[in-house]
Amino acid sequence: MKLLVTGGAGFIGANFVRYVRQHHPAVRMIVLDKLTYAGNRANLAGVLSDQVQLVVGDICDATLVEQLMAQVDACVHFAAESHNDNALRDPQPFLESNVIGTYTLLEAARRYDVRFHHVSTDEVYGDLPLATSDTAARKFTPESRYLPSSPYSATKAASDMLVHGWTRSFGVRATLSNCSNNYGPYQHIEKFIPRTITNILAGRRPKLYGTGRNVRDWINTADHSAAIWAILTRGRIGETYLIGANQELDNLTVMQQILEAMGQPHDAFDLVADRPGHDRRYAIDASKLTHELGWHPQMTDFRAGLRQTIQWYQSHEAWWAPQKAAVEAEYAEHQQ
Ligand code: NAD
Ligand code: TDX
Repeated sequence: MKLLVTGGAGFIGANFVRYVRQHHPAVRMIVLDKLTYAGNRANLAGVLSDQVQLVVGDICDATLVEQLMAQVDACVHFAAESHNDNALRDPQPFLESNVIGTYTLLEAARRYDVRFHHVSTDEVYGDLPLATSDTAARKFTPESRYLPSSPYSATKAASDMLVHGWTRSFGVRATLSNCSNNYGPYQHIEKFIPRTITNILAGRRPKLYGTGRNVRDWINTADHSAAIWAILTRGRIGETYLIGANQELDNLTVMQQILEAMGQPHDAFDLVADRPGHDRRYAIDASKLTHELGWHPQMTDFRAGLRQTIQWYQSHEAWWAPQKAAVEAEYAEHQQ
């Protein structure tokens, strides 16, 4: 099998490429990545070979996309602008990459009859109320209504709709997955967990938005990779699968677990202005994936996963340190 992996030099894409190399070594891969600020050739260090090629280019470039699609059996589509705070400052690149980029790939997949897996997010469903005894059982399911609340999630919702349209009307052999918040190695330091860890390592105080009561449902990126592989190889065409590991935590708890694991006092952080429109709670019901495809998350001890992630950032300072000052300067300009 030969795969086209878009966005394979980003966080989740690079972890997926590494997962496939390790578990399915016969699979050949072409990574198509624009190497935006979020993409990094170093994320594929030790993986690139005759069997795994990196093509630096844009998923909106129809000529290039067609050339590559003509060579593969399947495409796993990760490439996107992915950070909510950036979309609030400038949504335009999100429209380009997430909507036009997905459209460009779908047209090429249609033309060359390539199996297509679209990687999306639980944020397309908007948010859930914070859990009380009445609402704790409420989770997103594949039947949940699309109700995105941010510019980022609106563009991801649009891309999901394109996949549905191209599947039904043009017979593109596509599946779709909506996953909860990922954590693990190679995550860009703009995101909450790596930003917090690297702030502490760099002697800066970490930042908590608003009250810290917002809840995210965390999954280790290795479990996300295994789920995508199961859907790509055994999922039913036209279906949507939700991916999550039942690890709901509020941001304050995550902050305090990181501080504790790094030997810092529990209150060694700053509360900063809240994110506009900040989604309150995400929670995934992954039972369809479990029942149909037998997938189960392996990394179910969040504290242990967090310790591994902290160790990864401790031992990869050369990977993140050159970007640290610029990322924090950008946040400071917007008082976050
Ligand atoms: P990321 O920002 O770390 O990586 C995105 C990658 O896509 C980068 O390598 C970037 O260079 C590339 N890219 C962006 N625009 C491109 C373009 N026009 N052409 C080619 N390459 C382009 O993002 P991530 O966190 O790894 O997310 C990957 C995918 O997973 C996204 O589609 C995102 O919506 C989805 N997702 C992310 C999470 C999460 O928690 N991070 C959760 C659920 C779903
Ligand atoms: O410094 C911070 N302090 C803070 O409290 C940052 C960067 C974030 N936060 C909060 C905001 C969120 O409630 O932490 C939570 C997580 O924030 P992000 O890491 O920015 O992730 P989120 O906005 O939840 O979106 C992520 O998960 C879904 C990914 O970035 C998306 O690509 C994915 O679709």
